[in-house]
Amino acid sequence: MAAKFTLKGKWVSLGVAASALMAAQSAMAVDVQVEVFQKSKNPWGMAFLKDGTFFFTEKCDGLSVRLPSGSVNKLLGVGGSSGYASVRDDLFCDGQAGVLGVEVDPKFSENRFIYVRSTSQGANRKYGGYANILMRMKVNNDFSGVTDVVDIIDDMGYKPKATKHPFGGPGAHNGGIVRFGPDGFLYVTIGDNHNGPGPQDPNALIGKLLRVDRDGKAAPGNKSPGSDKRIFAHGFRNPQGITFRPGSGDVYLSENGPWHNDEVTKVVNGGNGGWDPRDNVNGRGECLFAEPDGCRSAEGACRIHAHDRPEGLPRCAEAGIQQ
Ligand SMILES: [Ca+2]
Repeated sequence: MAAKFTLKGKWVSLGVAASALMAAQSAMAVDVQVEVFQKSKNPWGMAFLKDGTFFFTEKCDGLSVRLPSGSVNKLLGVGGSSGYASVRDDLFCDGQAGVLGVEVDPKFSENRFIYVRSTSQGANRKYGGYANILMRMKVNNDFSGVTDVVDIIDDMGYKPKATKHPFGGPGAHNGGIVRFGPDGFLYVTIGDNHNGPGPQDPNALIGKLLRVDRDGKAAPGNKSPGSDKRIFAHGFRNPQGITFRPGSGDVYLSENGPWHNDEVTKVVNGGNGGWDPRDNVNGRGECLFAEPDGCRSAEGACRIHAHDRPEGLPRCAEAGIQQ
């Protein structure tokens, strides 16, 4: 999991002709040293300090930190986990959901804050007793534990029950990324939870990119389409990558498509990523029953993942219709 890379040679600019690029690549000498860190299970998120210390999550276990010495301290575990300095019984994993992204505060040396995405269960949780949350916590001086754990966002969408989608179990499409932008605000992704109306719902924290401050409050200037001003952009399926262009600070988001059409999107404040999987819109019928190759409407319209279709079966005429 931990890797050291040293690159020797020329940097090449993008946009040069393919032949020139290949020639440049062949002239590059790349010396890669890889240090394998094997003792992790379902690792999901990582965030680094400048000295090489890094925090990492394991989806069904919790949050740990690896120190430059190589030793690992287990900081915060999910319910039923062992060996962690502290445990939160409400944290859990199911399907794609669990302990996901982690981020270090740019002012970590002053405030010792880190931020962790997870799923949480409890009677107070908004989506059938579950929700995706963003926690802020303080790391103690010797990196042996965390204190002051606060849920700064506690109402992001979660899929509580199985549906007829292919791979339709609970816990689908949580996004899970949390990153500080160069503007000093937290960018947080949440996927569509297999929820048709969610991504185009102007207020539900489903299929969204959020932009908030250290307390989880809306960052000033968000052009949300609705009344929930934490929303920076909407219309996403399952965004699990984000980065910021040096200099301009432009936001780029990557998301997984429905077995096809993965996307990288330059995100505009207030913009719509376009993902709209509602029934009865965009030529799509209501999904009434599942078949081995997808989900079918009363009219026989097939809502299918393009390569979920078994070999040899004819392609549904509506294969472009996505779910
Ligand atoms: Ca899109």
